[in-house]
Amino acid sequence: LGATRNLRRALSSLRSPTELDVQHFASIVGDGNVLTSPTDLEPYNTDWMRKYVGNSKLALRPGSTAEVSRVLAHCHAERIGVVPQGGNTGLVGGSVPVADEVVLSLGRMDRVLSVDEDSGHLVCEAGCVLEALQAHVAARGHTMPLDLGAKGSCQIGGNIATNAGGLRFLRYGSLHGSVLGLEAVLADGTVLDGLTALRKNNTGYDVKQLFIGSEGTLGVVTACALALPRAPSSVHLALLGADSYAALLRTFGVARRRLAEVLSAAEFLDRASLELACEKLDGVRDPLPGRPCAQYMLVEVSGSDAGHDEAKLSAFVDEAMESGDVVDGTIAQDGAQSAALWRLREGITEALGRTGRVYKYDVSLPLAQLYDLVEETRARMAPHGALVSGFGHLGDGNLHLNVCTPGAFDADAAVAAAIEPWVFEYIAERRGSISAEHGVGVMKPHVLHLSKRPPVIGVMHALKRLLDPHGILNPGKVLPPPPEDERPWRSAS
Ligand code: FAD
Ligand code: 2HG
Ligand code: ZN
Repeated sequence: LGATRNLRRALSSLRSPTELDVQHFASIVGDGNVLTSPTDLEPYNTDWMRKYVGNSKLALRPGSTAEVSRVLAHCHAERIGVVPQGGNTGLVGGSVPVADEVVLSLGRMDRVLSVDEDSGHLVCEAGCVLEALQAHVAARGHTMPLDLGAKGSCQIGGNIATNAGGLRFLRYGSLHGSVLGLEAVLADGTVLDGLTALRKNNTGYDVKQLFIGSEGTLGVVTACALALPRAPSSVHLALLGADSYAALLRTFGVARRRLAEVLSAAEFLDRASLELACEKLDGVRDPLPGRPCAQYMLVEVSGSDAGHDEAKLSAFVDEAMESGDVVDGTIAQDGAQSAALWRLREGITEALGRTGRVYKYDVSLPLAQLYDLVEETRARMAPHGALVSGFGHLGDGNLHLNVCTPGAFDADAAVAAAIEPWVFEYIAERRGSISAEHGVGVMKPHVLHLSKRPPVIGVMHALKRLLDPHGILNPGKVLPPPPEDERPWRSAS
């Protein structure tokens, strides 16, 4: 109910685009880049999970920053809502309209502008697909500072807008560090050209940081400069099994100590997640079929000396097995075996999507308590016949808790009521985060206060009013309703 009220309020100052607007937009982006037929619009209106469905009658595919600027200037002047959209792989409903906002799809803006191999950076447009960028920079001896299961579709602009984490966060850190420069267009069409690639630049407020993780509510990211690490010349991967989360955690401690500078990923999945991936995904098999385990951990090492890195990994595995905490394991012997192990981990989201209705929670909690939430949820949801899966980025303290029940979304209100708001309150009581990496989107504005204090939310509202005074950008997303006297349409002239 709170969410519906929030949407109504966010939309009440905006109007639907008319035929005249469509003609104006066509004069900016060209007839061929204006989509109006229901069939063409269907993928732009539906999110990856098929959970959130918008009702946009218009998607625009601009080809340049100047075109984005002119489209936004018109929408700002005319109070027309806009949803920036990248690869539409977001998992919180942020990338699709809540009503009939214009979808601004960045996919045509997919040019790599430069790669500097000496200093290690890339400058590219926002619509570049992550996997294409990875191939481009790999051919030049570098690697992207992020990797995620949606790499084949997600765009770098979407990654920046969500501050995506992923599988190499442990090694390369957040996009708040890797984004060196940014070009973004504000709601009124103003272009902020911050596209420098300087490593050091302490010249007052670092304005670009505002757009990283703002989920299209403060501006449209049109281009970026990213720091590129050198590609490691040696990469090795192991999958280890343990009988408890406590044993897995101790093993992670050993990994940090023994692998130190070569540790590049530490991911985990529980038995339910592994079984689901094996059942639902073609070609995915249990890598440790002889000994079912309660928990599994993928440990990757990357470096520049294959012999040294391999020896470190083997010594770590030996110590972990001798301790008794690891009861089975395998080290990938070649690229194909590594790819199969990664397919198992990266495929869990796809496998979950094939079970029916999935309630997703993307949580940060103190590492020692991370898996308690899965066990408590499992006990709580047992009477509802739900399958509960827990996996995620162990090294980052980030759990993906998924609750699956067969059937369509919202078919059974009792299931939803058994999970929410309990799960968000559980996280808040432990001062965790209700959104570790996927963002807030349309799914969580009503519970934002459980992770952020009122003065902080107040600053967020103030920034929104400053940068998007008419509230045209991604209405109903991220922010809860502003206090009565601060609603944008009250001060709109
Ligand atoms: P979209 O889904 O199109 O948009 C996401 C949000 O960003 C929306 O609010 C949208 O309005 C905004 N946006 C998009 N482009 C722009 C732009 N150019 N300017 C301004 N705003 C914009 N996420 C992780 O963090 N880690 C993971 O490991 C991970 N794995 C995933 C695996 C799978 C199989 C799937 C389906 C998703 C996964 N995700 C993950 C979630 C998702 O892929 C990321 O959030 C991704 O960064 C979204 O990129 P996108 O281009 O698809 O953006
Ligand atoms: C991952 O880490 C993604 O695989 C998706 O962030 C998580 O499906 C999910 O819950
Ligand atoms: Zn994740």
